[in-house]
This record gives sequence, C-alpha cells and structure tokens, in this order.
Amino acid sequence: MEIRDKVFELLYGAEGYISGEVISSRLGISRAAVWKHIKALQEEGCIIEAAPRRGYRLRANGVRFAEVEPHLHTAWMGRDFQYLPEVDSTNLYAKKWALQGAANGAVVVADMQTGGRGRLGRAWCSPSGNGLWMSLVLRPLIAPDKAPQITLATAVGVAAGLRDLGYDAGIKWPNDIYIGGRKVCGMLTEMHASMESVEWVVVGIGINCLNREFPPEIRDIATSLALAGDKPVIRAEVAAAVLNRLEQYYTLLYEQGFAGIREEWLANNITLGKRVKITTLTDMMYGRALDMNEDGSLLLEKEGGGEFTLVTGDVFFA
Ligand code: BTX
Repeated sequence: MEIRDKVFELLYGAEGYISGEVISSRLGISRAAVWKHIKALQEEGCIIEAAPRRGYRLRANGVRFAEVEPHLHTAWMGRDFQYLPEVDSTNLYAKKWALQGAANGAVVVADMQTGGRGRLGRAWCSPSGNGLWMSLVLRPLIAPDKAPQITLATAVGVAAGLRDLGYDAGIKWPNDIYIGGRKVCGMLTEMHASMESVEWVVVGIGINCLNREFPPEIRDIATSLALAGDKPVIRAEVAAAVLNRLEQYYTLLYEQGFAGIREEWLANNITLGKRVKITTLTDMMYGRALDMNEDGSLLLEKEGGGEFTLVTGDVFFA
C-alpha cells in the first residue's frame, strides 16, 4: 500500500481530528511528508480540514474503496476494486487487467485521467477532484452480437443509480446520460471476443460530479451533478449507487435477454418522439426517433419519407 493510502486510512478511521504528529509517528514519516500527502489527497478531491493544534479531519469525497464500500450492496460488482490517483485511461488499464485475469465485476476508478477516451477516438475531459472516472470488467455469457445490449443495460443502470440519488437523469440513445438537456455522463464499451463467445467486456463510465466549469469546447453541452442539483455530491455514494444498479440490470439482461431491460430503457429515455440529426460513418440525416427495436437499434422516421434503422452512430437533438 502506498504511504498516501495509509495516510488516508488513518484519516478515514479517525473519529474527528487526528494530529499530524500521530500520523507521522504511526507511519514513521516526517511532519513535512504528512503535509505533502494531505495536500496531494486534497488535490485528488478529498475534503480535509486542517485546524491549528487539532490536526486533520476528513470529510471524505474521494473514491477509495473504504469510502465506496459502506454504500455498496452488491454480490459481485465492485468487489475487486482498484483506486488510482492518476492514469492515462481507466479503460486502457481495465483492458490490461482483464488480460491478466480480472474477475467479472472488477472495477478500477481514477481520480484523474490524462488521456480519457470517448468513442471514435474522441477525448473525454477528466480533471482531478471532480468526476467519477471508472471502468468495469465484465465476463458475460452472451454471444458477441448481443454485446451492444451491455451498453444499453449500462445506460439503464447508470440512469437508475442517479435517479436513486434524486437526479432527473434521462438516456439519450444509445447511452449518454443527460440532466436538464446537458450531458452528465458518457460511456465507452470495448470488448474482446471470439466468433462464438465474449471473453471480456470493459465498460468505461465517466460521470461529471463536482465540476463547476468546463473547457470552452464543451461548456454549452456538459453539466455535472453539482450544477444540476442543490445538495452535496459525495463521489463514493455516486459510485456505489451506480454499481448497485448495474449489478441488478446486467443480471436481468443475462437472465431475460434484452426484453428484461427494454421497458426500463423506454421509461427513462429522452430520445423517442424528438426531432434528431443522426450521423453514422457514412450517413447524415434528419428524422424523428420513433422507437427502439427489440435488438436495441433505433428506428427513425426519415424527413422526406421512409424509415431508417440506426445500429451504431450519434444522435443529436435537432
Ligand atoms: P462520446 O464520444 O460520446 O463523447 C465524447 C464527446 O463528449 C467529446 O467529443 C466532447 O464533445 C464531449 N465531452 C468530453 N468530455 C466531456 C465531459 N467531461 N462531459 C461532457 N461531455 C464531454 C463518451 O464518448 C464516452 C466517455 C467515456 C468516458 C469514460 S471515463 C472512464 C473511462 N475511461 C476512459 O478513457 N473513458 C471512459
């Protein structure tokens, strides 16, 4: 365990304040080193109060397992859990972990990503202290052609978890989560399969939690839980709420097929009935989103007549 994690555990286990002196003598490090680790933890998003003569008090807002676990009610989701202060991308990390044998339901969370990835090579803005940047390793017993349904089940689970916490989260096809017309969460699913079976799926989920501002290029389209609600956002609670629901909806998907989650997707979607612009690698068109088919594809009524089925692509409200 890193020294910083040990400092965190002492703060976490303390009832109220713990002095710098106690931390320094328990861990055999200097007071200056204690302060350095406290500052680093603060930069990672932990809210730590420092009071003269009393020491430090943690009002946790990190995403270490110790903070997530009390809220987690799962049997297998998130039971193998890694926290990283910084990584290029949790998806890249999870893919390596999957190759090394990570268990079904293993989760990696980072405070900050230096190369957060969106779909189709796009970038995902992942600053420190603000978001929930996490990837799950799944080993589902499904045929490769059913894998896109994992993404839809993820959207259902994330939206349900956020709704449990009181946010009015809706799903934009296929799997963006919106609050108040703005994107609060994106997902990136990557898989490794043979012809017959899926070996593993890595599901990356990025949820803007505490962000108060965004870079200019996404300022008009992004939001965060802090901006969308008027209550404190505890990142560990968000992680657990989402993981609890994901276990439920993945289980439903595996047991009942897509029919088991389709109703829930329909009930929370904000896409159907709207005028949209869609883009695929080869097409761009306008139309009205009519329905989600039994296989999860989106049925469009094209402007100018006819129908179109969108299997993969982007949807914009027009
Ligand atoms: P996407 O291709 O649907 O969305 C990417 C687009 O979203 C960007 O081009 C930009 O316009 C916008 N965007 C970028 N950052 C943000 C943000 N923080 N909030 C709102 N909008 C943004 C979505 O791809 C998939 C995102 C998955 C992110 C997770 S984080 C954990 C895991 N690790 C990793 O590298 N990616 C996933």
